[in-house]
Amino acid sequence: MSGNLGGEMHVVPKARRRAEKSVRPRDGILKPLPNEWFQDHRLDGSGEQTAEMRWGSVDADEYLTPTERFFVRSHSGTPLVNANDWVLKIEGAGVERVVDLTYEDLLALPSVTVVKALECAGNGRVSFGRAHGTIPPGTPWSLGAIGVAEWTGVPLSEVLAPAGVRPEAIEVLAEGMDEARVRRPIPIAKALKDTLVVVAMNGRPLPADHGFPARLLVPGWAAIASIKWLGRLEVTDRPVSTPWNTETYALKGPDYPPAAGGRPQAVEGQVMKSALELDAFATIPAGSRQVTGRSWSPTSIISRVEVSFDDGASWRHATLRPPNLPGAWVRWHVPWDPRPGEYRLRVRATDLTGRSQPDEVPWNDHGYLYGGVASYTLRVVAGAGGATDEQPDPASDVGLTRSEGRE
Ligand SMILES: Nc1nc2c(c(=O)[nH]1)N[C@H]1C(S)=C(S)[C@@H](COP(=O)(O)O)O[C@H]1N2
Ligand SMILES: [Mo]
Repeated sequence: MSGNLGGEMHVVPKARRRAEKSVRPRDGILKPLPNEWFQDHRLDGSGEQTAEMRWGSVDADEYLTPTERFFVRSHSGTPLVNANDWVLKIEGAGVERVVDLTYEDLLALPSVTVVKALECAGNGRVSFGRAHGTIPPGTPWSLGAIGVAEWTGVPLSEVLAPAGVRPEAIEVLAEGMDEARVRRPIPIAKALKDTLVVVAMNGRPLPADHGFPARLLVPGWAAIASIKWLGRLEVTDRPVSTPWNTETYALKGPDYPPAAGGRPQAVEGQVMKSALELDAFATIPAGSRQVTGRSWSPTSIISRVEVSFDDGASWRHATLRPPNLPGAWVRWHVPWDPRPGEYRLRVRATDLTGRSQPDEVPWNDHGYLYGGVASYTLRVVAGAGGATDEQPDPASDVGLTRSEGRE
């Protein structure tokens, strides 16, 4: 693996790297974001470097999300890091000694490859608008802030071992090298259990936008924990506060009283969700078809998916299509033969733990973890060509973005 990856490093001279620091916000994502694959949220004024995968462009025959179609979410522009002089510093009161790990050192450690979802804490945020009348601030994600990839990396336990983790260790604070210096702690137990220091995505070195040369992957957790452009790991002997576990990425609101000590509850594990392989408010031709979609559980396997074509009055079981991997997703399909009209669809998944997507989810101020039943309004039109007329945008009242009428 190391030879293969080493041969494809992004080597960027220092001068250019410094120049890149002044990238304009609009240019903060480096990969192309074609409109048919992405909804570019940089254009909706939120000021964040975010691009959402369009579910209507998902290829039903591909289980993994291709890297070039994978959503991007960064708090500042993508930094270009030179792997040749990159070091990962491991330090803190929770380790015996400070260790500087080079890229070469990292690639020489034993690696594993896993297939897991990576999903933003705010994925599905617009659904709070449907359920509570207001969309919380933040990127107005529909359901496309998720992807499933094959990740190759070194278990964090192996990365920390040379530093000697002390019994007093409580948290591991991972820090990014981006301008925002995004950093967030994870409990030592999760760090040592299944967290990876990832160097490759879908069999290739991590692209710059996704964290080259190395990022964390914290399986089952909201993606804010999966720090990109990793530069430092501080193993602490006490709980750490950063803006990303106390101000944002924390659950706040009437239903989420702060824990002892006044600290809000940090967002940790993700929640089950479902999506159609259609854009929100898609327009589709009348007639017989298979409605396809995917459902996912942060830790488990999906055991059942039910779809309603009449706003919840009746439900049909979808047929699951393998693979069905824990912490990733399962594809499914259900036949439908609609006449022209407007339809409200709902999708509800259940996983092997017996949990199902609830009808609604209590409000939280940042709009995280909306795991309620997925709800769609679809327009079915006569003929095979799909819609050609422009209708008033039904998305505007909940802030959803109108699809392009793609399937
Ligand atoms: N250093 C750093 N890591 C980060 C972020 C960031 O802005 N900086 N964004 C986080 C958030 S909020 C998400 S959803 C994921 C997005 O990962 P992706 O862009 O590879 O899809 O990265 C996380 N890791
Ligand atoms: Mo995120």
